Amino acid sequence: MSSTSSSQMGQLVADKHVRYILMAEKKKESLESVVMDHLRMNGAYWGLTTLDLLDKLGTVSEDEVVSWIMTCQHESGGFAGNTGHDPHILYTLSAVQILALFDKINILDVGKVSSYVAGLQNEDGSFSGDMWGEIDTRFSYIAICCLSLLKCLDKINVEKAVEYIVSCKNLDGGFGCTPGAESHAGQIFCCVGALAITGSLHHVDKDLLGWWLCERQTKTGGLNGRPEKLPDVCYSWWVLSSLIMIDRVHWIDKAKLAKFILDCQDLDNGGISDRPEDAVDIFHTYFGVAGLSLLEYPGVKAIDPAYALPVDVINRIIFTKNDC
Ligand code: GRG
Ligand code: ZN
Repeated sequence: MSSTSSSQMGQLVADKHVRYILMAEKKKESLESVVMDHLRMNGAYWGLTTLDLLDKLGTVSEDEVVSWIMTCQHESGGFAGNTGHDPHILYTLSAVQILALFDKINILDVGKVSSYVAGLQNEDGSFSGDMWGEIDTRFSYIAICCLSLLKCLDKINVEKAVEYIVSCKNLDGGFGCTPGAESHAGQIFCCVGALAITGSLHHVDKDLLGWWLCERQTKTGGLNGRPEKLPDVCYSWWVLSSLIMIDRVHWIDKAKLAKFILDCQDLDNGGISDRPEDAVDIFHTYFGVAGLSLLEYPGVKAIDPAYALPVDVINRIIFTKNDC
């Protein structure tokens, strides 16, 4: 039984989440850190974006973070998950997103980073994740999001990229990781996000997809990622952001979803878990807070559903001159 007073139930314990994130960053010797070592860049994006959404980015040392990020850059221009590891398109996006949070994209050799990303596009318009060649619509989204933040979308064949994403659309209105693969909320976020950024949402059947997405809400109020699966806080992001991008968010019960997310908090030590009573982790802490942001929960900054960055950060980028 939690020692926290019942007055905190049903409320966001923002200060505790901030403390949890700052502590997770310090506990580098913990088991979780060892397991996560190779994807530290991604973890840093989750943690720092959550801090910014809670208006506490100022509590971390910008210089330390930025110089560590730059130690992860490979001569190819891509970024690795940690110093000395191999580059991957996912960590490249996370690095660019973190630099965007700190308004530091200008320290990058934008031409070099964008050439690394553009070099991963294949003949059919799809993208590989790295030199080993795995293809997935996750990588299409990542490439498009990253190049759009760098204002270098003209370095790829956008028309072919969109054509490939559309070839992954299913009869249920959803999208999978490759042509013919089953619809999954995570892949739907990627495909809808990429189509939103490139101004191609006319390829989505909004009513059909909206129906599939709102069916993801379970009796608990939480959302699942596919039919018959358990609800999980991270789908508050994958599903809700997609519903917002296609203008169908009013098809779910927002209050019930907010309650599900709040019920997944560790009220004593901070952090958010996938489901009530499970152990917290930084991934679900980010998706819980980002989900509450999409639900316009008081005290949480607005997040952009396509770029997965605070709206004020995206506005700052949009109004900065192009230098690709
Ligand atoms: C910038 C937000 C952001 C993302 C970058 C990495 C990425 C792009 C997108 C990943 C999209 C994706 C596939 C998300 C799903 C992650 C997940 C919870 C997978 C587990 O799926 P299942 O169906 O698990 O195996 P459950 O437990 O739901 O049955
Ligand atoms: Zn999850």
